Amino acid sequence: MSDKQGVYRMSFGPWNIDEGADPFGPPVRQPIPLADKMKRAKELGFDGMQFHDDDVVEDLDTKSSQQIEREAGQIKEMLASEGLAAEFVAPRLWFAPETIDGAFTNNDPKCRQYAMDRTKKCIDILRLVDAQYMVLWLAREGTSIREVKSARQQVLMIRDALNELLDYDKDLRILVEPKPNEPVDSAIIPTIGHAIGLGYMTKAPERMGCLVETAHSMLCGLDASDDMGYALAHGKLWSVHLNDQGGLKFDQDKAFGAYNLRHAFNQVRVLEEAGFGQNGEWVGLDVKAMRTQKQDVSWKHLANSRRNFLALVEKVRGLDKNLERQLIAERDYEELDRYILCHLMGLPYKG
Ligand code: 3MF
Ligand code: MG
Repeated sequence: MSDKQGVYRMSFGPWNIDEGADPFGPPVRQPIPLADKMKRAKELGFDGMQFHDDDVVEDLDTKSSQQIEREAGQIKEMLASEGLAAEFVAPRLWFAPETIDGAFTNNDPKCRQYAMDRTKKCIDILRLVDAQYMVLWLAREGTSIREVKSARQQVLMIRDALNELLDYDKDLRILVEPKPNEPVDSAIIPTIGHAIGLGYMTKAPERMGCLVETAHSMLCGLDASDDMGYALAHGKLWSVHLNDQGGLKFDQDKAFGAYNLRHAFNQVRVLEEAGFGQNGEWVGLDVKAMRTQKQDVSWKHLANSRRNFLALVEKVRGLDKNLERQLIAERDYEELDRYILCHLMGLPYKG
């Protein structure tokens, strides 16, 4: 047993403590400074932060490289003084006017150039804060109506962009985070299979990995624990965004385990069984507070998600493996079902 076994490093992003705006209503809470979010992360037992490039350097598009260096340096110091690390930095490629119709798949070459320049700035920032990976959520790479872009061409355009980025930084590791819809109607890289396939198309597949987000798998009608298993089988699951989701709705980012406890249990089970984390992988959250939550308690979804994750780790470790093996051998899956539910509900089980 390696000394790293069984210890999970956990992270979340500053956007996980938000002001509660949604497409139908304005913010309902005051913004909380990044420094306070970092303090909260430490208090709650987290080990690191996830960032978008402009979480590190605000208004990034207007900043010189000297300003970028100075501001990213300040964030690095803030992290160090809290005893936190940066897990990843992700380019925000969905906000600027240049990315209205996509970033690397935009029909306008000037807009594609913007996306490339912006992502290279993200890589510079990632180095300045010492983050482990770049995460690429391909937010607007896709279409609202199919006829505006070629599906085949889009995939090749993203591949070419990835190749240029892999050349820009020879140690860069990129994790593709797929999602089937929102904000675009049809994303070109909707599932973890697509994300992994894309990595294999690049010139440095060994530096291409992926991130499974629970809600994103569910929005594909898939089981996140199976998606994690698929990525693990490829040796490509380098991070996760644990959260929860009430079926095929908008991307809800609910607290991990809050909606589908058994589904959450099985995600933890698949991670535990594979020794996830032993090669430096983080357990990331991507969770949102309910809009109804008041200012001073708008972080409880993070505490609860972490607590639920750790409680489920104990549940996975506490399973009676002999009983499980025996019921599988007998092919008595109804009995195994009952045992798992008793175990999850904390009820005494008698065969
Ligand atoms: C959207 C997401 C994103 C990504 C983030 C990092 C805003 O559904 O999940 O969060 O996780 O951009 O890649
Ligand atoms: Mg996410």
